[in-house]
Amino acid sequence: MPAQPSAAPAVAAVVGRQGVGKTLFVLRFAQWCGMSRLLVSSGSRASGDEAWVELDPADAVSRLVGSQGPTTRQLQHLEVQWRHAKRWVRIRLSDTVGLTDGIHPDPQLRQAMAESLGAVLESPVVLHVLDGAEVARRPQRLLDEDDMDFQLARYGERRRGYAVIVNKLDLPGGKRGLDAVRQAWPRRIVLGTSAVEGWGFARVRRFVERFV
Ligand SMILES: Nc1nc2c(ncn2[C@@H]2O[C@H](COP(=O)(O)OP(=O)(O)O)[C@@H](O)[C@H]2O)c(=O)[nH]1
Ligand SMILES: [Mg+2]
Repeated sequence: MPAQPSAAPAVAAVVGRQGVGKTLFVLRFAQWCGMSRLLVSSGSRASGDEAWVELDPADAVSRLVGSQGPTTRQLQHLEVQWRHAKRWVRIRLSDTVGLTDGIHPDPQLRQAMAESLGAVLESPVVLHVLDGAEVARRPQRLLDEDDMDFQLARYGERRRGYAVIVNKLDLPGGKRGLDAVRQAWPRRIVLGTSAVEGWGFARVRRFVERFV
């Protein structure tokens, strides 16, 4: 078993609906930062049931990224570090369970979603991920007060360390989705990425560096 990292690093919570690409974003971001082995944990440090596995990045993608259904059923974490201005920045990315509107019927997922919201409240950095192509199909949802993403964005407007990541910009309509988010939520920091193609990460990293 690999050793568990010692001192607690700052946490960046990656949140959003299921299927927007949170898990792939976290894995590809870590890889882009130069991590060749990924130390992924699930469970919680506080309750003492945290378990770590060390994965090769390609293995991690095939094991953890889902094309159907909620693959991420509990909070999982990944440690990433990089050098910035003569110091090491070390963060723990919290890959959360996809949030839904209303109350989910599965109690395990409900519990996991509550933990995801806890991570949002406690973390100095919150990365709220949206699927750009999906936004382009239904841009009016960005202004719907009952919509989960709207509510998260409204919360984000009032706190430090919050950014919107519009992902899947490689897909048709993705960039239109990015423009729609910038127009609908003008007072938020909005960054674009493609987790599949591995770009847009430099700006995300610069954003994170400001808060850890
Ligand atoms: N085209 C495209 N697909 C993506 C991108 N990011 C994630 N996906 C795909 O979206 C699906 C859901 O990804 P996943 O990371 O499991 O989403 P999560 O539920 O938010 O964690 C998978 O099939 C991914 O390969 C992206 O940037 N572009
Ligand atoms: Mg996931």
